Amino acid sequence: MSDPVLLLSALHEPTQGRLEERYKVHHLYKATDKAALLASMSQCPVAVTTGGRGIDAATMAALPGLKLVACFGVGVDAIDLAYCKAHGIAVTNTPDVLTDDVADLAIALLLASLRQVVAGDRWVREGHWVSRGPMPINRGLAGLRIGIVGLGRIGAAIALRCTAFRTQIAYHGPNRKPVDWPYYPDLLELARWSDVLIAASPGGESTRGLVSREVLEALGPDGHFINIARGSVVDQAALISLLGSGGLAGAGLDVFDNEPHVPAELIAMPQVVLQPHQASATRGTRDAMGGLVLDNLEAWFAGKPLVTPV
Ligand code: 8YV
Repeated sequence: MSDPVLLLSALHEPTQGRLEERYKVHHLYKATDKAALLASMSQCPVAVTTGGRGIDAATMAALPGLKLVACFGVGVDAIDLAYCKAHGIAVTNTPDVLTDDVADLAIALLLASLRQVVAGDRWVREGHWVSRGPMPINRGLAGLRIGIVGLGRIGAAIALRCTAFRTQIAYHGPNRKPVDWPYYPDLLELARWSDVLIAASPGGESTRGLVSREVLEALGPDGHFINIARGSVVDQAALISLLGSGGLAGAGLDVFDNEPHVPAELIAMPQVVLQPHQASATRGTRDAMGGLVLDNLEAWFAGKPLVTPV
């Protein structure tokens, strides 16, 4: 009989297929009576979730036999890590394999926001090029001051890509890193220096609202804000109000509060480029993320060390 696994959210199809081939998968997200399924799974040792879905303390409390939470995603901010620690539940995630794709999407948003790529596309499609002539001019990247908020694996990969566009780089984070780029222990100071801020820090309580109204105001009316981290990292209401009042020039956003619901104000703003939290969503990366989830499960069931423990 195959081992039981509780699945909290649908995964990318090939991964889910492989998971269902190897284990007896119980789909919590499909259950009409979730409490009844949880009660019947109380001794299930393994739960699989995604970065967006995570797992809260109440769900884990209903699973006293839980020993491992495997996350399809690098960000574990939606997993109650304190509960896991207190109850001896191991957690794994999918670092490294998604770094390049996430950094690439940050650059795509940077270019799209500065060069108004989406607005340009609309300009052509809606016939304005013919009826009104050239679109309004925009801003180039060369020489630009880019502040990276969070110089971890993804932040560093973004910074490296930015240098190819001949931009200047500086960064903020809890710690100075062994790099030549200038470090700003104070985010407000970094925002004052920057033309663009790119958020690449982890989510969760330690970074909630880190990019505050004050930080966005310091970025200024010509400033752009790019976010491939988590919606929680920025004060979304302040972001919307500054974009609306001209206190900020533009934004490129892959992540939001309360996904998949994006505020109507953002949707109505032509100077904002929106993406549906798709930074890691390429075939190769999603396959590699799924591979890590399965490798961690295999290691755990075989009593071997986890491949990518958090
Ligand atoms: C995924 C992510 O979109 O890795 C993360 O933290 O946010 C993304 O790669 C997500 O985990 C899949 O739902």
